[in-house]
This record gives sequence, C-alpha cells and structure tokens, in this order.
Amino acid sequence: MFSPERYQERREQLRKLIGSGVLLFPGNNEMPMNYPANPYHFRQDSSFLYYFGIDEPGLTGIIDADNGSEMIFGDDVAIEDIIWTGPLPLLADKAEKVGISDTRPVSELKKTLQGYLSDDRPLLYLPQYRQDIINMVAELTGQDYSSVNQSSSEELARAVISQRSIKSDEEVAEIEKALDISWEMYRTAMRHIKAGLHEYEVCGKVQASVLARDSHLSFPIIFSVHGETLHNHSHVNMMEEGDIVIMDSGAESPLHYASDITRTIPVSGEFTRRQKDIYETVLQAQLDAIEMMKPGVLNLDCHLKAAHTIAAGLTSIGLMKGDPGDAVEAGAHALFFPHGLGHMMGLDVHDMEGLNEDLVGYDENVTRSDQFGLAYLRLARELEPGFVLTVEPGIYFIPELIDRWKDEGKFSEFIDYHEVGKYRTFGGIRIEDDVLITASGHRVLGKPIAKTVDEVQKWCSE
Ligand SMILES: [Mn+2]
Repeated sequence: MFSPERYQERREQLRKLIGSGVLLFPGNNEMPMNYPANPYHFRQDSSFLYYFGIDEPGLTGIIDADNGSEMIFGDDVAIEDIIWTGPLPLLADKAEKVGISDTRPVSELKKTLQGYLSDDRPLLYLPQYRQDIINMVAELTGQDYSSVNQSSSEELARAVISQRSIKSDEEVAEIEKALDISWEMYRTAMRHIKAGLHEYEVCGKVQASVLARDSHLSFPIIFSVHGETLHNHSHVNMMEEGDIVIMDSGAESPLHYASDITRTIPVSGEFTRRQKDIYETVLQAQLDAIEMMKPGVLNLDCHLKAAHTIAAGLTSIGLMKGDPGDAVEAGAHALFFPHGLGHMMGLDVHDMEGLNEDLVGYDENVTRSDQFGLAYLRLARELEPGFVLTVEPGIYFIPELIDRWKDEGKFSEFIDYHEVGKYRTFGGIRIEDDVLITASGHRVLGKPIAKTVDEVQKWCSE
C-alpha cells in the first residue's frame, strides 16, 4: 500500500472538489463462479482502491464532505471463518494503514447513512457495474435497482476522474512494475512461438510467467493468428509458418496498476517482405504519434497523425491511393485502422471507463466524432502532465469489412480494392506501448520490449 497520508490526501482533495454531501464508495464482493463458496479471482473496485486502499471484499467507504469524517464498514471474520481462512488482521488495523480510525460493522451501514441523510444532504456515488452492488445501493437509498445508475453522481465522477487522471510518481512506478512483468510475458512469447503449436500452448506459458510473479492479468490475453478480430479471446488455432500472431496483454502491479502492451510476432521467427512493409507502417504510425505527445496537444491530433502515416504507408504499398490527408479526413483509412489510437491507463486497464468514457476522454473542447473508426477513439482531449495512455495503432485486413465496402463502392477513390483483395488472409498488425505525459513531453514507460523488425526477430531467435 501507499502511505496512510497518501490516501488521506486523496480523500481530502476529493472533499474539497465536492464541497458538500455524503460520498458512498462500495468496494467489491466475492463473485460466485458456479456456487456461492467457489468465487472468481477477487478484484477490488479501482476507485475504492484509490481512496481506501484495502484490497479485500465486503467493505464500504463513506466520506462526509462537509465535516470531513471518514469511515469504513466491514465485518471482522468470526472464529468459524478463521478455521477456513486462518487468522486475518482486524478491519481496524487495516483501516489504520489508510489513515482511517472509524470502522464499523456492515449491519450499521444503513442506519449510519440514514442518520447522515436525515438533514437532507445529497448522497453521491459513482456509476456501478456489478449487480450485487447495484442492489445494495438500491436497498441503501430506497430506490429501484433500475434507477441506481441514472441517479449516480456525474459531479462525483468528474471529481474522481480529475484526480485519477493525473498519476503521481509512485503510481507511475507501480505501472512500471506491471510493465516489468509485461517484458517477461513478451520475452516468453517470442521465445516459444513456433509453427505446429496451438496458440493456447504459448498463451499458457505467458500466463504462467504472470502467475509466477504473484501477479494477475489486467485483462484476458488476446493471442491470435487472427489479429484482424480485434478482441479475440479464443486461443485454439494451430500456428503455421507464415502466420503472424498479435499478442495484446497486460499484468497488474502489487497495488493493481495495469500494463497494456501489444506486439505482433512472426510464427516462423521472421517476417515476410509483405508483412515487413505493413509492420513498418504501423511502427512508423506509432512513433509519429508518440513523438508529438506533450502537454497541450490533443490526443485526437495524435490519432489523426497515426492515421495519416498509415494512409501514406498504404498508399506507397499500393493499397490506397489519392491524397492521404484527404483519405483520413474522409475516414477511408478506417477500413484498415478501425479503432482509436489508445486510452488512459491506471488502476483500470481502460482507466475509469466504468465512470463514463466520454467524461474521461472528451471535454467541452472536443466532442466524440460519429465517423466510423474515429468514433471509437476513447481519449481525444488535451494531454496533461501525469496522464498515462496507450498508443496502439494497427492495420488489419477484415474480409467481411473489405467485402462490404467494396460492394458499396465506398471510398473507391482512396482504396484500391483489387490490390487489397490480395491481402484478404493477411490478418492484422498492432503495436502498443504505454506512455507518460511529462511536464515538457513524454516518456515511453517500462524496460524496452522488442519492437523493431530486427529486435522482434532477434528475440524470436533467442
Ligand atoms: Mn490497449
């Protein structure tokens, strides 16, 4: 955990931002997998972790913004539980580590809240994403569960986003611990990928390298010779000579900060000429976007820069034609690059996405486009020092999309469908790193993971 003072500062800052009201932060519970006593791996709620730090189920935090009182509700284990769990520290001891001296049993939560609210003060809580918590909030607030999220506080979400968006040095250090594990994951993958193996055989080794560091994945591994399927979580394909594998994965630091890296790896250990050309274009797009990142620059413009490099590269390869700038403005490049450049990253791999993606990535100066491709850009607003974001352009050949656009004659002034037809079974290439915005520029986080054609081929050969 961070120091008690750190959690106190975060809560104090939040109280100042909100001014008045009672703030409710439900932590997560154990989630049954197939019967109540057999739960999924426990993951604490990220905002609870941010303000209350305790990585255990069954807790609720309350902050009184008016008078500054703070408390955590939770039950200590009874002797019957200790038989199964072994002795555990008392809630009071754990709360002390995050600077809270007032702990109470769960049975007092409703009564305490009602006492607080009797003088007509607002109860503020964030949007919730787990049904058991939604039901609990409904019960505590006397509303139907279906209205719980509509009644969540945008004011609180904005305040939390403003704090969590700016990473302190010690948070960046956590992210880099997760990135150390990523380094190991890609080292493992590049060593083991070879023709004749199934994807799951290598994927399993990658996952083992995470577990062996007492970490967990920050999201399910994408590992596929069908990289053109953007979030492909199946690993059943046999890898063959000439295939390329997209691996998009991340781990968690001890305090649950995420990493999120993508590399594209040739199964034979070497890229073909054609793969190399596309790879170099994606890499150039990523480097061009990273190069311009600094405070005051719109991430939207970094995205458009990457799109421009992709369109220019595909034009020189002969898959696109016309002026790349015009093509990007029209959205023609989105046939190949149909997603956004990246997203914020922190305690959540898509940081704070559950609080409202538009509040995280857009503001009064930048509104979300409805153009195909650009509409999926999660972070568009002006970059600020302390932001940590992913930069992950890609080029994909999605047969269904190619056929649809070709049939519609869409953007035929910018796309050479005859040439594109020769790439139908190419798959996809994506390259992703995690970048910190500094006071004057940016820093690519973590120990470098093989990224150029030569580096990737070298790691594959070792
Ligand atoms: Mn990502």
